[in-house]
Amino acid sequence: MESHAEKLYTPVALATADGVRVIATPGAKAAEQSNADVIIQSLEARGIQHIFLVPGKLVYPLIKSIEHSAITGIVGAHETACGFMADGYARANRKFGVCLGISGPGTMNFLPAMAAAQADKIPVLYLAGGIATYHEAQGAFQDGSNSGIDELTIVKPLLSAAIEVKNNLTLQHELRRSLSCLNTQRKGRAYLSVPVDMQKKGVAGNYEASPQRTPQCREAAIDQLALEQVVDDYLLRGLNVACLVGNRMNNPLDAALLLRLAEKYRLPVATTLSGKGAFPEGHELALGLYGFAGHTRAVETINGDEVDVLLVLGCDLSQRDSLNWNPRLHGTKTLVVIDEDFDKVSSHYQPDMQIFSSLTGTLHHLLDAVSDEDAHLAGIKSLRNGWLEQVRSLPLEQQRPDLQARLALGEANMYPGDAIKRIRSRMNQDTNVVVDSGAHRIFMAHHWLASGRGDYHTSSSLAPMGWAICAGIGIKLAAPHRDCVVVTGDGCMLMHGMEIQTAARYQVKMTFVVMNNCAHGAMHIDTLQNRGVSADYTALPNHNWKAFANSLGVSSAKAATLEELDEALAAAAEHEGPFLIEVLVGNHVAPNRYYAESIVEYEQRIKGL
Ligand SMILES: Cc1ncc(C[n+]2csc(CCOP(=O)(O)OP(=O)(O)O)c2C)c(N)n1
Ligand SMILES: [Mg+2]
Repeated sequence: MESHAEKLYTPVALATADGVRVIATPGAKAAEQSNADVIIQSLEARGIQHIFLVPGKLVYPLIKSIEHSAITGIVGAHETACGFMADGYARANRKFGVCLGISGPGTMNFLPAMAAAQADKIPVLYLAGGIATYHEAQGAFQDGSNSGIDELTIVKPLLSAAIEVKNNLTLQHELRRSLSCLNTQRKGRAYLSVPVDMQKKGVAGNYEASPQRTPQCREAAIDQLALEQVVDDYLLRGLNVACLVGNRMNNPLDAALLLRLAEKYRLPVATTLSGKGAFPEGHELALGLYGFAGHTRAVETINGDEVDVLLVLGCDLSQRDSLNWNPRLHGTKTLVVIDEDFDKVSSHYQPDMQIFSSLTGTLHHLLDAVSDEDAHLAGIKSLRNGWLEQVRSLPLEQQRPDLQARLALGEANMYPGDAIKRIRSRMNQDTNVVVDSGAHRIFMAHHWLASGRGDYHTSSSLAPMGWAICAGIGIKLAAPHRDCVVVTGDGCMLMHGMEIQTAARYQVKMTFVVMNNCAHGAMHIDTLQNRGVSADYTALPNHNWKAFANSLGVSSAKAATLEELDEALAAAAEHEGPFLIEVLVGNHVAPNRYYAESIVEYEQRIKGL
């Protein structure tokens, strides 16, 4: 830790309209600033408080600069995990995430995290330290440059900017270039690799001698004309309008605005799994989940004939979002798609109206378009009320598909849905929940009722196992005021369970719930029904995850019954650091009936094409 005197004389960086400029504090000599200092201070100026890293000699200067900044370096066990932590960090606030490692092997370990963040469009900066420029092209150890493994070529498809800085004069420009794609609208990812000798060099270029005010960056362009048309033609007409909301609305700010919008115009709201968290599922206007792991109310309403207009907000309409590109999303109803990002929207549909507009700005505009007291609006709302009563009569959850059959076969362990409901009932409403890949993802999606505060996080496009264990740490550090629970499986623990030691090392207060079914359950359930591969490939050894956690300094408990689960949750709540609860659950068919049916329907649709 640096001394107070050092802090006083440390130059600070300010973000300006055109990027980052270094502002020297009185008494500090510009020449004392290294390139590493400039990079770290520019991140500090953008509000970054944590950088997830694995150390190495090639990043010593950057680590030293972190030590001299207000940023905390979090040392993870594995660079992939650090990348996932940065991904979680970005999801839990409107900043980007940052991770750091050595180029070569470190960068190669970043790849899975880059791919997952790219698929979900999460803004992350991957910082790397390369071999010294004077070592290149001579068979240097760990050479990631183009005289070695040429890592830029490898990472490029996964990034918006892949930059190796070798010119002292252009470092600040390259830094601005990499940071400019990381905002909440562009949602890009950047890789910035700086050779270790470049990190140490004194910074070149102009300094501002006097502090300036930090200009605001405005990122809320809306299509006002198109939104006025939406209000006049749909929202203020006697039409049944339903919303389908995706991942780009799954944040506290947009979720709060969406709730007001739904209430103002009486619009029922469904979310996709990646958007779960954007709307409170216990609310009278909630349809629940549409698509993968969907709820009955959402699927039957949106696929039904009563909806005249489907307003799709911030949603990819991907295979899982759309129930295998369901034709009932269009055709019998008007499809209006509003998004701030059309890079990923499914090309399957041709919407009746496709509007490019900031989502937050759109919500504000639609809310302000008409007064709450407007008489015409009141009439439209009461018209919609009759339909909404019918909608509410539909159940949210599906019946447990196979509980009786499993019990008859001697299944002694808990039904995952029961454990999940118990956990939900014991957690604060605004708890950030982070969910991994596997059967437990479907049980969670279906039985955990989201409270609609941008608080449900999952990697939904690529869905690498073990992501949640790491991302949860980033999420808790980014949003320390909220409780955080990670729900994962035993298979996922085998991939990245080691990272719970990082939570222990920094005493991050959070709960890891491991749904232990001694299987890759998502596949093992097929095995049990004689329609998958043999159990040799889907069953897992029964590991003692409680003991594993203890060995890494994480307090833990094991729960075989709901009563034991209650006790474990109480212990976790009281504990100061991370706590792991191993929950023994059975291998049951997950509640995903509509998705399974939609696969069959899709295959029939394309037969003979
Ligand atoms: C990196 C990676 N490899 C393979 C898969 C395919 N996959 C999805 S879920 C799953 C099993 C997960 O097992 P577990 O964590 O125990 O969860 P469960 O299904 O038992 O709830 C597998 C192998 C994947 N999603 N990611
Ligand atoms: Mg499992």
